[in-house]
Amino acid sequence: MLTAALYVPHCCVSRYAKLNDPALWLSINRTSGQIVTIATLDRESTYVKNNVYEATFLAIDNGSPPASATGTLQIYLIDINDNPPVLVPREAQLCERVNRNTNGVNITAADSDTDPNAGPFVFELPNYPASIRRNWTISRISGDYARLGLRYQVYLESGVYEVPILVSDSGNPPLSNRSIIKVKVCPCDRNGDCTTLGAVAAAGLGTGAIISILICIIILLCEYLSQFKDQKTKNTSATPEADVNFQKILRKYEVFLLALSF
Ligand SMILES: [Ca+2]
Ligand SMILES: [Ca+2]
Repeated sequence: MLTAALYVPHCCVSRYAKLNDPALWLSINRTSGQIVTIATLDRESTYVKNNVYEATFLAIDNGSPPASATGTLQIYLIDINDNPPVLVPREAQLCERVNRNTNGVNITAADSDTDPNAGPFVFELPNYPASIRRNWTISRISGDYARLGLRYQVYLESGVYEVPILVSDSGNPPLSNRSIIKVKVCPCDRNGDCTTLGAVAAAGLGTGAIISILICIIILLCEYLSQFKDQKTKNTSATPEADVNFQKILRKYEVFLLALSF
């Protein structure tokens, strides 16, 4: 609780009033000018700039018309550890068959508090469910960063895996948070990007959906071959009409594949 007073020679003031208190944290006694807090002050509030909360008050005399003076109160807020860290990012992608020593996801945390109530952070895998520690590993990179990866010789099928991670800050006492990171495990191309079919598989559509997509691709090829055959029958060049039609078909199935992969 904070108590302050707006001082003006008593002979001249008839009353005190609040002019600006953006977070509505303070109250002033209209007779004595005593200022008290009426709510919990929060250093992380958007109304606090550089740890300082500012409010202004008026001292009004009894003249006619009344004149007033403005007083500004600046409150310096000391940080307490009242915010647990939050994992960043919440979604990631891993290639299922890349060198496990280099394949991983860099993770860090965001904490609204300031040092020493924020980093360095501690990242841990929970004991339950048991499959988490059996399949995944976390290695420390620096104070604020760690690397999440698959354990050596662990092979997971393409899909989206929800991996819980415990993140703790350096406060005293520290605050912890259990965050979930969604990791999409998929087959990748040479550039380390999920292949289209891999993305579909990772999206958890299953074998049936993949078979449907393969059927679509076969239909696409059949349509193209049919167009090509027609052109040949008419004894005309395969371009540009066939190319235009092929582009239309491609776009049609591209939209379909994209819709499935998301
Ligand atoms: Ca704080
Ligand atoms: Ca904190």
